[in-house]
Amino acid sequence: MKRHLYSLLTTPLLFFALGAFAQAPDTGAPPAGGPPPDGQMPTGAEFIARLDTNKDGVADKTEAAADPRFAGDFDKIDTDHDGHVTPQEMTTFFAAMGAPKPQGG
Ligand SMILES: [Ca+2]
Ligand SMILES: [Ca+2]
Repeated sequence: MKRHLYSLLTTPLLFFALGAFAQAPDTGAPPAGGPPPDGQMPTGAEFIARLDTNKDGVADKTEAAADPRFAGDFDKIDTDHDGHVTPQEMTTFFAAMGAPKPQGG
C-alpha cells in the first residue's frame, strides 16, 4: 500500500525531472550577480573578471558595488587591505567559504 502510493508520487516527479533535463532554459545571459547557468561556483578569477569593468585585473570598491554581497565582504576578502581584491584573494575567500566551518561560527 505504502509502496504503491510512493510510486504514484514519484512518477510525476521523475517526468518533471527528465523534462527539466531535456529542455535546458535558453535565457542567454546569466542573471546579474547570480551563478553561471551551469550552476557551478565561479573561480576567483572568473568572479573578479565579471566585476572588473576597467580590466585592470582586480576588483576595487567601485566595481564591488555591482555585487552587494561581495561589497559587504570586501574588506574581509581584501586580506592585504590595498583596496583591491585580486583573483587570488577571491580564490582564497571562496576556499574559506567552501571549507567546513567549526560550529558556532
Ligand atoms: Ca578593476
Ligand atoms: Ca588586496
